Amino acid sequence: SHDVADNDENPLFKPNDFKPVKPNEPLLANVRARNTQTLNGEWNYIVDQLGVGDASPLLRGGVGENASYGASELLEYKFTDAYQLQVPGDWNTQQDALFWYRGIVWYQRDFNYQPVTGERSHIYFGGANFAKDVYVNGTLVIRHEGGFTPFNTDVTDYLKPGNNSVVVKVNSMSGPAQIPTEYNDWMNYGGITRDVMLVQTPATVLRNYKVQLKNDSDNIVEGWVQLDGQQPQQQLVLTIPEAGIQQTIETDTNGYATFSFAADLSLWSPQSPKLYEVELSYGSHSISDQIGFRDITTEGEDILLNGESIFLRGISNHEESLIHPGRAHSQADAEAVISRLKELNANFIRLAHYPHNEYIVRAADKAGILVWSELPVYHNIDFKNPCTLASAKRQYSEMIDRDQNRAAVVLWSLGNETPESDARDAFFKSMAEHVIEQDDTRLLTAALLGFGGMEDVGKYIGKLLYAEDNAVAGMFINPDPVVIEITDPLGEFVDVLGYNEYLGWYLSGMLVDGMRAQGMEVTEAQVRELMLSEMIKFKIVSSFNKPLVISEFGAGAKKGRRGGKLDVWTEDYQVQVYKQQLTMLANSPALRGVSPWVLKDFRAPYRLNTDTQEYWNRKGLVSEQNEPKLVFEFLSDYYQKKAASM
Ligand code: GCB
Repeated sequence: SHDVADNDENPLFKPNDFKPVKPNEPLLANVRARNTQTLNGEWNYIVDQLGVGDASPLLRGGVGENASYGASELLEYKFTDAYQLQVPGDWNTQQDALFWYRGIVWYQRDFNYQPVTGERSHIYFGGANFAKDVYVNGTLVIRHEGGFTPFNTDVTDYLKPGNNSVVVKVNSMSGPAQIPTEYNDWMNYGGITRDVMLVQTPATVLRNYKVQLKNDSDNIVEGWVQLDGQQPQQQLVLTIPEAGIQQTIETDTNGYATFSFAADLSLWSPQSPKLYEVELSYGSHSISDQIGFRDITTEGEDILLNGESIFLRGISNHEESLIHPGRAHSQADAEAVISRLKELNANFIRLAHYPHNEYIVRAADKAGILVWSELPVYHNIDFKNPCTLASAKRQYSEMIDRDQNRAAVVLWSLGNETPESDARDAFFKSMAEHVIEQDDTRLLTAALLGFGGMEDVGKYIGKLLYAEDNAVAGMFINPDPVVIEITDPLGEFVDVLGYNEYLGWYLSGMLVDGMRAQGMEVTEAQVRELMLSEMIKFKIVSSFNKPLVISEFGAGAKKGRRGGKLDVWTEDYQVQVYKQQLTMLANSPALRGVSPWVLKDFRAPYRLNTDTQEYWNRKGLVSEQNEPKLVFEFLSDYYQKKAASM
């Protein structure tokens, strides 16, 4: 029976009681270099608000079956081309009626297929949010959870010559044990948001490979290959023609082999983002990739790229397109971001708060932009739940499987602003071990929650206010500048400390409330003015002896709104905050980078001020229409000077 009431936490997130025909398969990496047939385009859809579309008497075998019964037979669902959505794309920005919709939508399309004897066919999804059941010609072949990582499976046995049908049940709701949960400061765009394709491969397929520079070296290339199929034991040849490399690799009975060889390479860096053509061939098959080689390490408070200390001139961004409404999903979307980064004189992007599509990561590789990638372990998730941890590890592996050959990706972030607890620490320790075991050629980080030292900031500002009208308190007028110490135990597990702080934004409001609660008569403008002017004396320290990246700071501004320098929501105030923040941050000896919040205004149902926000987070350097605010030029000038001084 279909009893949705038995899950009181989230009725729509009720697992079906049937299972796919086989377990999910590991990723087919570098999918666009393979023989593919796109399944992008128009898909039919059915909105299933109540989640009744799985098997039930009225629906016969359920919507996934996409059955065609005779005209006189009763069947209470049907796909028609009167209801269509574009894939890739979120449903929210395609249909007004679906703008706020969270829940289940069934997608369907037909496609033509001609089998090639001796080859295999896989269905591949770049990403779809959040949970998916994929049916090929009526058979459930994949179940996948997680909105931002790719998944694929071999469907050779389920396809037939001629017309075929694929149905995907997409449920955009997640539950309290999922990653992420439903409570995030971004729009939960639902749908098949990334490319879908059929991939044709040889019977024995080179599923994935890693070819990267060994840690702490400038000329040793290391890696592995994974063949999968009837002939796992084979001889592969790896060539890098431009570097005169030709290596023979013998796989074992599991199709696996590691390798290591010396090569004279020009290393990848933002100044010179050199990518080499790398070809892997076996028998008559081959796949090529464009790969950069670089070494990223830390030494004390320095981040060393190819042995030299670097400063990350960055910006954070959501996967919100600069050139059309909704989620970004294309090469054109990626190029629009890169061109904004170039105008900013940036060399770094924080892809927040979940894995972004492959186009942007590859575009960064080509353009010489360093990348921070993260998983949506966001705020408070179910840290005690072993299933949640298992899901985090799986999603992390899926991101690494896809991006491990991208030199640009230098930071794996474990999560964002997670409140301290023992359960959280244990969760992150286990996740960190998992990530390092799979990939030790990148640095680990996490965006820590920046409230450490806030009490001191409050006391300091309070004293200044008090001194103004009380002569006895004159001794408080020049107290020592505030030192904010990062003490989060997560600092132990990471190589680079990420830290989010909003001294110029949230803190003023919070301080005013606190002071009023203690009976002080203050106005918010007084506190804000003091925060802005005093902030430049503060400094952020830690005893971890690790590099510090301020992974967020910012202020909201509505494009076109002008005012005095203390007026919130104006472009003028936003510039003031950037100016003071950047001056302040220069006091912190471990500072090795910043990625202010955020490149573009992004949709956020959290933001209820219908005068200024209208469900947009307004902290963008550019508006929702991609128009630069005043702060854009300010940051661009700052980065230009910073680059010149390095
Ligand atoms: C944060 C969060 C980010 C929010 C941002 C804000 O600290 O990491 O997801 O969008 O602040 O604007 O409040």
